[in-house]
Amino acid sequence: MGPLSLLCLPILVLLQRGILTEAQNTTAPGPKTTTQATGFIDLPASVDVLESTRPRSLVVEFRVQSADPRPTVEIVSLTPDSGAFEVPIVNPGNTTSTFGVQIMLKDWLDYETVHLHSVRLALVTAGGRVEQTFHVQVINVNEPPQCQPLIQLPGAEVRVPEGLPAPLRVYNVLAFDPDENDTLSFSITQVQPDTSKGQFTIDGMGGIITSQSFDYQNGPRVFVVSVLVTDSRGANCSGTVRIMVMRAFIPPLEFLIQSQNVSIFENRGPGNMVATVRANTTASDVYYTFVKSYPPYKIGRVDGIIRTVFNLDLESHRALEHSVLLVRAFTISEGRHGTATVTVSVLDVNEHAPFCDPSVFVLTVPETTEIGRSLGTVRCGDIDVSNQHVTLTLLENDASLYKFRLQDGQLQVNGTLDYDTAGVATGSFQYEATILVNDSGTPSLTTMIPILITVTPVNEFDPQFLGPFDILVPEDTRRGSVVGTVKAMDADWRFDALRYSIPGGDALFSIDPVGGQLYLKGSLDFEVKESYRLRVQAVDFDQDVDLTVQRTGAVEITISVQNVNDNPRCVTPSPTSPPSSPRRSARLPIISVSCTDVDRDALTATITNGGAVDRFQLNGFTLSSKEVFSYVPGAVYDHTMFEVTITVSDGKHTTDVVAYIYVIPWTTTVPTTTTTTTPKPPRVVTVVQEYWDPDLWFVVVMTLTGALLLLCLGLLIWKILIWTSVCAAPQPDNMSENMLKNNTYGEGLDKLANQDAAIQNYQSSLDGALSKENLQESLMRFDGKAEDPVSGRSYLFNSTTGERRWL
Ligand SMILES: *[C@@H]1O[C@H](CO)[C@@H](O)[C@H](O)[C@H]1NC(C)=O
Ligand SMILES: *[C@@H]1O[C@H](CO)[C@@H](O)[C@H](O)[C@H]1NC(C)=O
Ligand SMILES: *[C@@H]1O[C@H](CO)[C@@H](O)[C@H](O)[C@H]1NC(C)=O
Ligand SMILES: *[C@@H]1O[C@H](CO)[C@@H](O)[C@H](O)[C@H]1NC(C)=O
Ligand SMILES: *[C@@H]1O[C@H](CO)[C@@H](O)[C@H](O)[C@H]1NC(C)=O
Ligand SMILES: *[C@@H]1O[C@H](CO)[C@@H](O)[C@H](O)[C@H]1NC(C)=O
Ligand SMILES: *[C@@H]1O[C@H](CO)[C@@H](O)[C@H](O)[C@H]1NC(C)=O
Ligand SMILES: CC(=O)N[C@H]1CO[C@H](CO)[C@@H](O)[C@@H]1O
Repeated sequence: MGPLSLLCLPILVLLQRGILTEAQNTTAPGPKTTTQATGFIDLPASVDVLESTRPRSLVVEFRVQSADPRPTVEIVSLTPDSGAFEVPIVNPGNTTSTFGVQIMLKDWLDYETVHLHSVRLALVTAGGRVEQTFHVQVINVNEPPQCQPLIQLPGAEVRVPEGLPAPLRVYNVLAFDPDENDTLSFSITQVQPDTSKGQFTIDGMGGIITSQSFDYQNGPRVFVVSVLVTDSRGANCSGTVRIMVMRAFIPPLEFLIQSQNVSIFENRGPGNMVATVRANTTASDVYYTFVKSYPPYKIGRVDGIIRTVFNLDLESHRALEHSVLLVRAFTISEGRHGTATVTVSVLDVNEHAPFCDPSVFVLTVPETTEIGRSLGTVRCGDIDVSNQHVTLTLLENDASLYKFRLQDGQLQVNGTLDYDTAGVATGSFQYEATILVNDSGTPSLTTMIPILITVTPVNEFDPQFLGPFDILVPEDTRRGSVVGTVKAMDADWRFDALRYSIPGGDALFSIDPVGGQLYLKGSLDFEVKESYRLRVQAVDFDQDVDLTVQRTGAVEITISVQNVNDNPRCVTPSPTSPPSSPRRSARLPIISVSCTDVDRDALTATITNGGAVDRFQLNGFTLSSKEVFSYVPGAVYDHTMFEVTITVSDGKHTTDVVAYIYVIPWTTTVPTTTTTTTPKPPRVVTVVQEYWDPDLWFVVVMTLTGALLLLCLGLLIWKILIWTSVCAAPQPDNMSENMLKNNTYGEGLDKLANQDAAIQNYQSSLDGALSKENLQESLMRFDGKAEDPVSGRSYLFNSTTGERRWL
């Protein structure tokens, strides 16, 4: 019975009283004796006890009589042996020999189990033992139904999804009745909310059934149904069932692209578009947000366009390289939402050229810097995120080709850095190259590292003399002349930075320190000394950074004196005797040249001026004419004067002899004869083509002479005019003889002017063709300057006329 008994406590107490009273009265009390004998006095044969009697309740009370002041009453046996009663309690009574006994109920009695208990009691005293049996009749009582404890307090709770089809058994109330064969009936006493009362019914088995399906959105979301369970006798129990309507499953909002990967380039500024997300719905109120905050990105609440918030620069924020953005879209009208993933990769852009340390190589090294020597190390990097690998390439020009190499970023000397070439000098002794540094990006960015290596000179080589080292000097070389030049070279640049000298000096020779010309300080004589040995040295300068570092080269040269061969001397070219016969003849010897040579070489003579070769010829040293002259007045009329140059040679040296031949034409009956003339003056210093250098006195003299001549001419013309009218032809024979006499070599040119005048006079008288102008011209023209061998004085002479004028 348990908990039920608590609930029914007040009722049972009432019942017990009634029953007890009844028991006292219905059971006939035993004979009330006053005998002093031992025994039960008023133990009823049977008592009725309600099934609902509480434990510790009194079942029966009776008296015993005993002389013993301490009697005991005990339950000997109980059938069935349920142990339902307490040990009897004996209390002293009103008189000394009677005692009251009470038997209490120990446990609940159950009619449905045992209807009747038989209790056999024994009264034990000192005087003996008396036993007696009495019965306890259990009286059935209707018990209330037992409801499931949960629904009574605080009430059962059930969650039901909305939209399930009706009718729907929502809940089953559990109850039972302790009474045998009793039947229970279920009813709904109350529904909250009140308006939904008709919606629920309960069947005989306690099932709560709803006749409508639930609507979370529109209907009530919570119902409280109160249920009463009654047994056939009206006893009841009750409880409540709380029905909660659950929201049915809502499909999440989907995106047209649920997960997308996008790549954008860095440094495209703020507001650069990244991606667009779009929910797959027709609802008009779709909004987009990020699930959490991503500072570099923002999303358009309505258009779903993701943009950058600020300029994304990977170089300053490496973490920007990859981002996973969770985008939530939701619509309020549909009550749906969904999440999409956008993976953003920020791609590096090759924006930064490599940087290097050092950024330029400017060095000064000596030209002897050895191969393999390090000139420095270059270290490069690149701050771009993705292309940090850099490549170094050495770029050379023609001059620096193969001169340098790069090894692991170290610049090394790879070839001799020569200072001593013209090419290097052109480049100001600076080798130029470039290190090209490029990164691995596409396109690749580059940086140039200029290399400027200036080479300083080192005096490495001695000056070297160039041959020939033998110099021939004619013995007649004049003092102060250059007899030869020595030349030295130096392999160090500048090749000609040399000073020549004669160590210790020399009595006969000196040297130009710059040009290397050897000067003769004295005179040479082959017969005295034929050769000299001379030591010449060259010292370089300016061929080293240290100006005191100088190198010397020396050489011994031989100066050989050359014996000079004198020219042939032609002394007396004597004119041959005038022709004995007045007849003209070929091979008429005109003049013989007499020459000697101190070296006793064989001498030859030749005519060397072209015009004369046609008219004259040489037999040995004798000049004779060819018979080819023609003096026909009014027809061919040859010149009457010829200059014949006879060159006398000893094989090495020559001497020219000039003969002036005057031809005297005869009348037709008289053969033309020639007359000769003089050799060249003794020594010709200069031959001048056109010489006209009148001194002041000369001009005065010429002017006077000119005036006199004019006067003379005037007289002459006058005389001729008279002559032609009167006289006959003159005597040419006398004239010719006279001429030839006068023209001997010894007297020579001194008398030539006079002869000229005579000839002119004569010729003018012949034909008048030789005008006075010719004469004047011949007087005034001097085309040579000569030195008189005797007096040493200079004079001008006319090579045609032989006229001379002292200077
Ligand atoms: C004792 O006497 C009183 C009244 O006098 C009576 O009520 C009571 O029942 C008597 N007790 C017994 C044990 O006889
Ligand atoms: C209960 O019903 C059964 C038959 O259905 C019967 O045998 C039994 O005696 C009944 N008991 C009570 C207490 O009525
Ligand atoms: C249920 O029983 C109690 C007594 O146990 C009574 O007071 C109450 O009125 C009954 N209820 C109904 C609805 O019969
Ligand atoms: C969009 O939703 C419709 C139906 O709700 C479905 O048929 C279609 O395939 C969906 N489109 C995408 C791209 O998920
Ligand atoms: C996006 O990129 C991740 C990793 O980068 C990869 O695992 C995934 O398959 C890609 N998804 C698409 C749709 O390309
Ligand atoms: C270094 O010099 C060698 C020859 O001496 C040449 O073969 C080589 O190419 C040079 N290296 C460079 C990088 O110039
Ligand atoms: C740059 O370097 C790469 C190696 O990292 C090389 O392959 C490429 O040719 C170089 N580009 C230029 C322009 O030098
Ligand atoms: C209900 C009833 O019959 N009660 C009686 C029980 O017996 C006593 C005397 O023993 C009476 O006084 C009661 O009236």
